[in-house]
Amino acid sequence: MRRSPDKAPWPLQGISHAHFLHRYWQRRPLLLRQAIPDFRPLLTRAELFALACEEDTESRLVQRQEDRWTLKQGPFAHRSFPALRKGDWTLLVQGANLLHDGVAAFLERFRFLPDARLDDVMISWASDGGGVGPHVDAYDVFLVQAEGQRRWRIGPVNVPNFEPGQPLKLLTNFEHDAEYLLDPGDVLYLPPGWGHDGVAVGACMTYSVGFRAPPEGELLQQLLWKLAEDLPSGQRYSDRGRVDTAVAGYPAKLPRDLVIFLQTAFARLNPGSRAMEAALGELLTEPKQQVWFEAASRKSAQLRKACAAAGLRLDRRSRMLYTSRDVMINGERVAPGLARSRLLRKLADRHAITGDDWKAARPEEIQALLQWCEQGWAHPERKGELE
Ligand SMILES: [Mn+2]
Repeated sequence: MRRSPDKAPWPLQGISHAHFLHRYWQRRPLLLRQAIPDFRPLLTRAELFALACEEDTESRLVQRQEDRWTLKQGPFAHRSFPALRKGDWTLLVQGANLLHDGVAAFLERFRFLPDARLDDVMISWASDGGGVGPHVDAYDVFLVQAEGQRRWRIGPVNVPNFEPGQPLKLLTNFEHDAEYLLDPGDVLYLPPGWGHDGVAVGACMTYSVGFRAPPEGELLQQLLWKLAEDLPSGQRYSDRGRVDTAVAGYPAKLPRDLVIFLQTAFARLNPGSRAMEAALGELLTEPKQQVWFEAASRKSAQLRKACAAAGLRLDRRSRMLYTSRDVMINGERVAPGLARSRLLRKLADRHAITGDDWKAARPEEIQALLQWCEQGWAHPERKGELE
């Protein structure tokens, strides 16, 4: 499929796109000083705290007293935060890109990697000395220093051992082999499995842009669930004529028959690549638990007019992926008639289409896009905002 590429701008100064992917991505950590020069925080501390108080926000408060750590889950009441001057605490807000348009736009810069890998942006504010202790993540992460300074100590971890009796998974005897003090605009990239310990030097704010690297077991578990769900109900187990009188002596024994029944069903499940692709696409676009969309307040005719005039943009919470055969959005596959739509692929790649795109769209494409607008999955572009 040929389309003019409209790539996200390469976000990191001081290294080329190709060099980063070849030398560092999934291989080794990289510190880039002033990778994002003149970086301005996208939201204030007060705005971050306000997000942490909202019902649908996934947030955590981590405090350390000597060697004792405490963890509280949000949402929080405004008054429940420790004093700002008190040291050694941090507030973490997960999925900030789902909550804030500016953060969602910031995340767009990191679309030089497949969306399927993208997890979210976590924003942490820490008082002096605050952090979450030495730990490892199953994620690739870009640690973007947004405000103030943070000291990172990093080191490879071969066999992680965790401190007993702590509410967080803290590495015991973590040994670092490098130490960096990050200033605003500095970026530290870490592949999965690298131990790291970030401690605020004075109050600071850090954005963690995370990319999931799921273990096969986790994906399989979800995939099997989904495939089984989509399976036509099939035959029902029957043991007609196969139960004999001996069972009365061994009623607890699992019938061999039942095992074979399941084995046969499992063999029948064997998904072709299309079913596999579609199931995976649906899984990976499924909205996170705390996400819900608000239906549009405008009528269909008004939405249609606004889209024709200015184009349309996906809601920041929408997730969209495609393969050569299917298009998936927010956990659903589009109708068969739209499975090959170029326009929908363009929307998935750019997160927006123009008014001209809209005017050239086929009626069934318009119908689907309108429906997404009505559901709040997409919105008519607001002219002059966010590019
Ligand atoms: Mn981490």
